[in-house]
Amino acid sequence: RAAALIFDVDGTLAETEELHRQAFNHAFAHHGLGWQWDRAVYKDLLRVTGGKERMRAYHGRLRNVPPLPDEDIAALHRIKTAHYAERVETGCCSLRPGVIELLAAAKARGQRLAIATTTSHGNIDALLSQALGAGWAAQFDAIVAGDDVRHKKPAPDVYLETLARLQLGAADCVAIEDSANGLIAASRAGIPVLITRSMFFADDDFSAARAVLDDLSELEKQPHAQ
Ligand code: XBP
Ligand code: MG
Repeated sequence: RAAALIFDVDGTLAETEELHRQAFNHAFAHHGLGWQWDRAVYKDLLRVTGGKERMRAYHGRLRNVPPLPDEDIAALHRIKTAHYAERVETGCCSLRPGVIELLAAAKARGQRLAIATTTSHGNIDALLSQALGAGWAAQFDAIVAGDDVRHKKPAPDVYLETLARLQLGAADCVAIEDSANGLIAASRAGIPVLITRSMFFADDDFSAARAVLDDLSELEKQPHAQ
């Protein structure tokens, strides 16, 4: 069994990407940009990890538009993030099936828990304080977010930083991810990966994963994957 389980957040712990999409659109409307990301466009844009990076990439694909300074991207991202947290705090986004059970079972058998995500500490806290209670962070030995490292997924940085904080080798851990970008990031760090399929990434290539599940409630049937 792994000494630690390292969890991605978006798509893995909860189906948050649809809320992220709506929060981006809220920010675009607020700024009068005229941008609107539908699900098909967003699915494609999810290849670019990180909200600020995603907006920059989208702007770069448009023709005959004025430049978009970094300050504007930062302002849009602040509005997006505030709206996202407000929505998540209503309790609309529950954790995916099997997540709470897995966290409890892992703790009970002495496995350590960590988080390695592209999103921000504020967004993780909004989601998990709602779902697990105000003291949620005490359950995790390392919580590493996108802005804590130089390069976001699919670079391995966030996973390498998590391993350093856990003081564990890659082979002693299992990463739990929902996207090809996440799988690549963890694999580049040498960590075996368990995939829980999510809404936007269900048809990604997961052939490098140790196991692929529809959701984490299936883990009870595959005890060796963890
Ligand atoms: C999640 C992301 C994030 C969210 C938006 O990837 O790519 O960018 O879509 O979050 P992963 P921010 O699940 O692989 O960590 O706007 O806070 O970046
Ligand atoms: Mg994810």
